[in-house]
Amino acid sequence: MNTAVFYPRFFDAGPEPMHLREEVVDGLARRPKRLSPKLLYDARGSALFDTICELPEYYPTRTETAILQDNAADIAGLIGEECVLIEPGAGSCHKAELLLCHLPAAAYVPTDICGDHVREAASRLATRFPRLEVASACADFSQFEVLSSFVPSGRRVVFFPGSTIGNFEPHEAKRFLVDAASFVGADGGLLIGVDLKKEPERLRAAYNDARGITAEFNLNLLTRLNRELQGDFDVNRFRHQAFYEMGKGRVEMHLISEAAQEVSIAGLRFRFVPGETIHTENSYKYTIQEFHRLAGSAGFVPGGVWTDRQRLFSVHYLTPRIAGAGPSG
Ligand code: AVJ
Repeated sequence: MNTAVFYPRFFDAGPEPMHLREEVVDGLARRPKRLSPKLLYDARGSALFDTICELPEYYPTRTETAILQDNAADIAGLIGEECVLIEPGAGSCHKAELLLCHLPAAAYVPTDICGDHVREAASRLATRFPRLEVASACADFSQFEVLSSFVPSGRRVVFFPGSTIGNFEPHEAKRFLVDAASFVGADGGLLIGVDLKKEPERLRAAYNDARGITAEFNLNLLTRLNRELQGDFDVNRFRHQAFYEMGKGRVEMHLISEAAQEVSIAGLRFRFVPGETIHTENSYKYTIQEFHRLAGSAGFVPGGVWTDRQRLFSVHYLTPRIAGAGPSG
């Protein structure tokens, strides 16, 4: 017997294929050495990240979920009815699913760099919310422009949870917000999750969990390069390091070489001195005020902000400033 599976409309925005070799060779030739955090997410890395989200020390996921749950009616009231909800980097769409239980949206458009994954998730949501128009796309975060022709017509609201914005340098975060503002237009909005500044010890623990899953997640990057670029990293001679850099307001993740060693990768050799680092991720933290300032510089006006009791995490609703309106709106 055939099992009918309903697949909603799907669009391939043709994200820049990752030029893994060039990217890695370029990053390892720099001083200090660095590798992009997006390289952390191969299949194994994505699975490890899902495990991180459940760790007792890693508060962001569960805190944001609780904020969305506790304030769903409020948030839905501000967003209004019949919007077209677009979620860049939606992955398995779990947070949107939560929101859509309370939000009478007209359409939902999840996008992800992993097209197959988001397509499956979109199909699940279409089944769960039969009156919702669902369409998914393979695209990366920054591809708002190409999505324009594909998204159903209606008032646009972008959903960007998880404090993914924290991975961007402040100038990149501003660019993302400027692009989001122009994509949603004057009557649109942005619902975004932002991790808050807090005691350094709390942050340190969140990125140095007792079970060592974050370390495994970070070190998996080397295993990936061994596999995909014929590398010979000795994973046992590197260790995970993560710390809060107070002056920069960010958590940094590094891989530290524990010895003098030479690694061959993609046919090239790279030397490490003892203690030398590869910088693999930044995770910027903002106060509410700092984030309002950043969003304001990108043309957004605060529409609402929700936090948890301990002020660990924030969810913001922002709307584009209408051109020509004075400072008081
Ligand atoms: C997915 C970028 C939000 O910065 O907290 C978790 C990634 N890195 N533990 C974060 C991450 C180490 C995460 N973001």
